[in-house]
Amino acid sequence: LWRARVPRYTTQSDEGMGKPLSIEEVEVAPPKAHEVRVKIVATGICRTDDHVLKGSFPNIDYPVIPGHEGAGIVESIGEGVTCVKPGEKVIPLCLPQCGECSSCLNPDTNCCLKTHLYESQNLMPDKTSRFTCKGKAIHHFLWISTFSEYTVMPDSAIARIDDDAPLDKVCLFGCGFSTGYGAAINTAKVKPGSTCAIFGLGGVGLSVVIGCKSAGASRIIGIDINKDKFTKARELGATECINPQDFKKPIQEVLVEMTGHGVDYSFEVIGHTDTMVAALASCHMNSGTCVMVGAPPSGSQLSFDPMLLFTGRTWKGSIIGGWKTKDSIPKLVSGYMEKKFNPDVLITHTLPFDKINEGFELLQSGKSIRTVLLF
Ligand code: COD
Ligand code: ZN
Ligand code: ZN
Repeated sequence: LWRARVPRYTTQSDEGMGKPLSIEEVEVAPPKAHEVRVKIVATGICRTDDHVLKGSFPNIDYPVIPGHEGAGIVESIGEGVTCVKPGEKVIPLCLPQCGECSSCLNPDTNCCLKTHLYESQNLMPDKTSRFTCKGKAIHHFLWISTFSEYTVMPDSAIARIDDDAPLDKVCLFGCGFSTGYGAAINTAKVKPGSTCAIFGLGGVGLSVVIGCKSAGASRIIGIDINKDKFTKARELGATECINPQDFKKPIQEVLVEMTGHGVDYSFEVIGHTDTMVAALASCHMNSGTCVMVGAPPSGSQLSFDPMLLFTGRTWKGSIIGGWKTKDSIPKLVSGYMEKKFNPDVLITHTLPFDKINEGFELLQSGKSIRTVLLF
């Protein structure tokens, strides 16, 4: 058994909920058939991990080892694994690609039915855990739990990447960059010369900015209540940045005034229901497309004027940027190696894994875009 240091999250009923994480010794069992054990080298901290920490991510069983934006090296493989070999560089996939379900077989969709939204991924597919701490089983997160030096995942949730890829940078392809960039490229299919509005300029929102820019948008409007996010947004291609708190009228009215009839494409990258509706109302009443990137709060409901859709707007959701993950993430990493895009600028902090709590504090205070933790 490998011994790995991991942060152990408190259970939902624990009084310690919301307290800093503790790092524990965990035993990581060998991979079973069609599973892979990976040595994680680097992992980013995404807002979704913070939702797990706070208990606001749906269908999580605690205690759990979160983390879903990692990169590492295959340590060992179980029976029947053919897609990777020990020693190869890999990115764990927070959305698997099983290759067999109706979504995987459809060339136009990417949301594999093995996602945690359909079936819990708190345990391996055989409904057991590979993690044990002080004799007690610990849950997996999205099948990949990258906040662990060693972790086990099904072979549908792993992609081999370029041997030369720098793992401390390409870990962002596991979630943040791929999610935002793909929302612009695949889901919205932003056209050259168009106008785009991005609500929320965190790591994912800034990746949408990169996508809009590379698709040739001529006007890119960034929206955030934290004006400290504007410098980086402008650096990456935002032509204007606005803070809703600087205006008396609703932000959708400001955007319609700025553009005449609303933007061609709007993106909600915050995960709030009010900004989801504001983003829809900000796009052109007839030809506008609004893409929902931020996950809605669990159990929430939307209330909006149906006239917003009746006139012809399109409202779409996007998970992991619409990419079929196993097929596409290696290609995105190759694109990075060929310098087609550079998400390195999103990494504002790099810390040793032991400073994971500091990484979460930086996220919570709005001081970081992405913190990468190194083992
Ligand atoms: N108006 C404008 N900006 C706001 C508002 C508001 N009312 N509230 C917050 N913001 C800004 C914040 O200041 C911040 O800059 C930004 O919105 C959010 O950024 P981060 O850094 O907190 O978060 P990201 O970019 O890492 O992730 C945001 C998501 C919403 C994409 C993420 O939390 C999420 O919901 N992911 C699920 C979707 C998905 O596909 N996930 C894949 C695995 S995570
Ligand atoms: Zn994420
Ligand atoms: Zn599938």
